Amino acid sequence: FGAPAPGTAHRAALRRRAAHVLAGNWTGTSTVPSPGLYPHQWSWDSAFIAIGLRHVSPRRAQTELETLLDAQWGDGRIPHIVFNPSVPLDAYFPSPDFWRSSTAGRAAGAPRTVQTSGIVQPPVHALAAWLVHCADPGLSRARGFLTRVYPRLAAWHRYLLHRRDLGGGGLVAVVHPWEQGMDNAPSWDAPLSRVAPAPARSFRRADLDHGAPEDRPTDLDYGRYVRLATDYRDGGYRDGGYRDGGVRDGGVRGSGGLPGGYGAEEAADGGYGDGGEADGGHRADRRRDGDRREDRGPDGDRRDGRVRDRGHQGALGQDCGQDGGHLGGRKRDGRHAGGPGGGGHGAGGAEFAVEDPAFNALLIASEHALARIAYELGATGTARHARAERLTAALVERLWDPAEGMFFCRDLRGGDPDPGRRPLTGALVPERGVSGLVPLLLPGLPREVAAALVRTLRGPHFGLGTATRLAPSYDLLGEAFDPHRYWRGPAWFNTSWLLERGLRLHGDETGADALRRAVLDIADTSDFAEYVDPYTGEACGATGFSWTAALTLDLLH
Ligand code: 9YW
Repeated sequence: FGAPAPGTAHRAALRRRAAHVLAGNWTGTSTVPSPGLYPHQWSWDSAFIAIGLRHVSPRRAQTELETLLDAQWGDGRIPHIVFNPSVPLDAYFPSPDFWRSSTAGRAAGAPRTVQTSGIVQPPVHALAAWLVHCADPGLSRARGFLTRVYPRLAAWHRYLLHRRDLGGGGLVAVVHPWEQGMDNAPSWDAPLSRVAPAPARSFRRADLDHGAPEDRPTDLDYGRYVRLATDYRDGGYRDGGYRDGGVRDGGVRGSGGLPGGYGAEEAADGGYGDGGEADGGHRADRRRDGDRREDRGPDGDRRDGRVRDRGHQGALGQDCGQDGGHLGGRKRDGRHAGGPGGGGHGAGGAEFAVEDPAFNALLIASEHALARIAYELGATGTARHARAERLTAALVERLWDPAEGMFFCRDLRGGDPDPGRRPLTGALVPERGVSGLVPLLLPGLPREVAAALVRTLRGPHFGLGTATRLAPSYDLLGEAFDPHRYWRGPAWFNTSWLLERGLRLHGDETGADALRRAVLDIADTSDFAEYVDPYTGEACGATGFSWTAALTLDLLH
């Protein structure tokens, strides 16, 4: 299963080809995931794309993220699709006339000038923004990149933590499978089975014009996706979050105090999340005066200009050149610091409400990144790191299954729900998905949890390095396993990239190196496929897929 390390000429050619894919998919302000299948801007795609693009053009990588953030809603949500008005309506379903963001989303502060979807995707953005900054800190500071994106990213996290804590246990819930990004993963089958599908004749699937039906979600899945999205839209995209205080409280344009402990923490970090933009210049001045750890090399030398990210050596790779141990959480006792407890709404009234391990782990990784950004801008970042640690503890408490050695989704509507109980218990969904391994990228994970995750990754259900070349999206032994059907078995490059970081972070350099070689080899031979057969590496879905090319570039560095 071991792929040879590519030689220098081979690496250079691969780099050129990957950069060529990204250039071809660039619209002038952002990058489409795939021109035929996905001709608009997607939220978490753009974050992964920016992480790779920073090696080709840090400026374009900044623009990629800023274009997405320009479409942020007033309540802080970053929509999962930003529509390109020059693309015909029937090129992708659901199109802008389905989401009707500027009318149906008005109360939630949807932008008027750009059309978007109304659901979200995993919050990889702060992590991406930090890594993009680290690729060229000089350019980033000259353009005020972090000063501009920080308040928006802070509002985004605040939206998730306030409006989407539907269970009251401190974690974020998704209200649609598309929000988690692994659209038809078997973990959604049970929660989706309670949703009455929209009639097949009420919509037309544009995806089947480009993708083979046997590689895509079924019509029944689509009927349920459409029903959930329609109901959310018709409810004005309102959320029933545990701390939901309405758009006025802490939206992008908001400046007031926040209910619960989060507002206080942000204030402790310099109040940057609350209208901090106006304060940006002052803080940037403080930055120049301060003793900046991020400006220093491992030997303590002050660095100027281009400080390289040593992501593959340091914790989460967010340190712009050194392992900022004091910045990444290191607590390992895994005790739950306590959720908010008491009061609140029952799963926000949402018909589908699931706490997902990868979504929450990415939020935690991004919260650590946001702490580093706050520090770069002159705040301490300490409160954000502390929050990330508490979220890590909540993740372990609510989603970890020690007997299975992995994390599972919690279906807040599942089991035998007791609507009066807080936090909502729901039920863990007993399907092993790659999402349950992604928390390996967290620095504050208890040691035994990280060790068990690595064993599970290599064990019979995922077979990494023994049965499979890349980790499958779903349990090899699961009843629903299908090596070619989208998120029900194929291997994806973004999850491999996250697992590679996790292995390296937790000290398995050999495993991380082998996985990196496999990713590079398969990205190369599959022509940057959207996803691949996990056993053979055979290409499935689209080729020339943007995040595959981008993450190839990142792993080549
Ligand atoms: C769709 C764009 C998106 C990804 C998702 C993936 C797919 C859209 O494509 O969803 O039409 O099915 O599941 O994660 O962001 O690449």
